[in-house]
Amino acid sequence: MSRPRRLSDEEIRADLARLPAWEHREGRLRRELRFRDFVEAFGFMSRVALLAERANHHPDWSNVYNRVVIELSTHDAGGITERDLVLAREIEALLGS
Ligand code: H2B
Repeated sequence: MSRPRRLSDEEIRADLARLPAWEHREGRLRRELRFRDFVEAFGFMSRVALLAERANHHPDWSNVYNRVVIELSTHDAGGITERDLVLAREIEALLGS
């Protein structure tokens, strides 16, 4: 697998125009979500886990009851790469947004 290239702030800004729920914060793509309850939140996380495992690209995230915070970065590259954008787009598709 080729090493992904770290994207510039300008490239990230342009890509986030199509991902309005995501923000660029401290070298990561970040999105917060609220669900009806824990079961809904954890169900979502399970579906993302399967996507992530398939892509061998995994989110840094946390969950408190119905709240999920997702932070995407490419650890190997020390920043945001196309892989993070791909996963963010897949997560949006999964949410139907
Ligand atoms: N996920 C993320 N977000 N960044 C990585 O650099 C990364 C990963 N590397 N998942 C993968 C796994 C790597 O550790 C394995 C060995 O391919």
